[in-house]
Amino acid sequence: MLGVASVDRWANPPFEPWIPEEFWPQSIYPEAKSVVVIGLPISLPVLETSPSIWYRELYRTVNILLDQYTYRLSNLLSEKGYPSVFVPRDGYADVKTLLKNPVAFFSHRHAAYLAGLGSFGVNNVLLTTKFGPRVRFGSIFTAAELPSDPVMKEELCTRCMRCVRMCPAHALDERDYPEGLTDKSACAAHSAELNRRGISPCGVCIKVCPVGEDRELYGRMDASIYAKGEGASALQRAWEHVQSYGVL
Ligand code: B12
Repeated sequence: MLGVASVDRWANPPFEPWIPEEFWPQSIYPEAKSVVVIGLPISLPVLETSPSIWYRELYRTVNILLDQYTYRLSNLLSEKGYPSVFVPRDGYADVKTLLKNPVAFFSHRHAAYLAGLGSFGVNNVLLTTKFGPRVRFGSIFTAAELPSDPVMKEELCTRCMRCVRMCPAHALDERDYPEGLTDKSACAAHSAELNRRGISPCGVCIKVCPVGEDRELYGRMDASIYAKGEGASALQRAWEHVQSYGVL
């Protein structure tokens, strides 16, 4: 996925509370006129095995590609005469830094929202038409004045509350974003525990979300299969098999 947002959009908050000014692209890189956001999908059948080494490796692979694509794209734009820089897809040293302060210097999901790639779900991440929340984002700050994409007006979240009910850390509530912010400490603490066993991140809140055309592709229209004992025994056995190997 790819979308573009003019930096002016950060200065016109689409909802409150909005991100403080020091987190805006034009504050971090004053030459920035536009932000280009790319999104890469997380394959649903791999995510379904989470927490597992399979999802962990997919997560790392997508992260590496995001950083490489945004780095290369920013260099291409720079070579064309438009000073540009990539922003790392996450922006923290390790999970211990998140336990101290679970905030990064720039928010890609807000950038993706402003670049028209999706709408926020009750799970507090951005939902997209193609992949639901199963997409990770990376951004480029560029001095090029590029035409912006329209912000999505449609609300994709069905408010089924599966993410709230199934979060193993009880970190979500039923309120929409940004009223019902994730309990970041609870989520980060759960992630730190999984990390000790070599199987972070968690990803349950993006796995169980019914939104996304990827569900059709993979034949997973029924999102109730993630509740144990609800008629998905062959899949359950496969997930448990994967979860049993390569971890502490
Ligand atoms: C820190 C972090 C975490 C932390 C904290 C989670 C959180 N909700 O912020 C932990 C470890 C818990 C976490 C978990 C997950 N994460 Co995470 N995470 C990040 C990271 C690195 C930074 C997020 C951030 O700091 N945002 C900035 C602040 C400004 O956002 P905010 O807290 O929502 O701020 C609002 C309010 O607090 C308010 N506000 C009011 N006053 C103030 C004052 C201050 C000082 C601030 C800052 C804000 C504020 O204003 C803001 C706007 O409404 C981003 C990568 C990135 N750099 O963007 C990924 C990211 C958000 N994570 C992502 C994902 C997928 C996950 C997980 C599903 C795990 C996984 N990978 O499988 C879970 C989902 C948790 C959930 N449901 O919320 C993706 C989301 C993709 C998407 N589709 O939207 C991102 C964008 C990574 C990426 N490159 O794609 N994550």
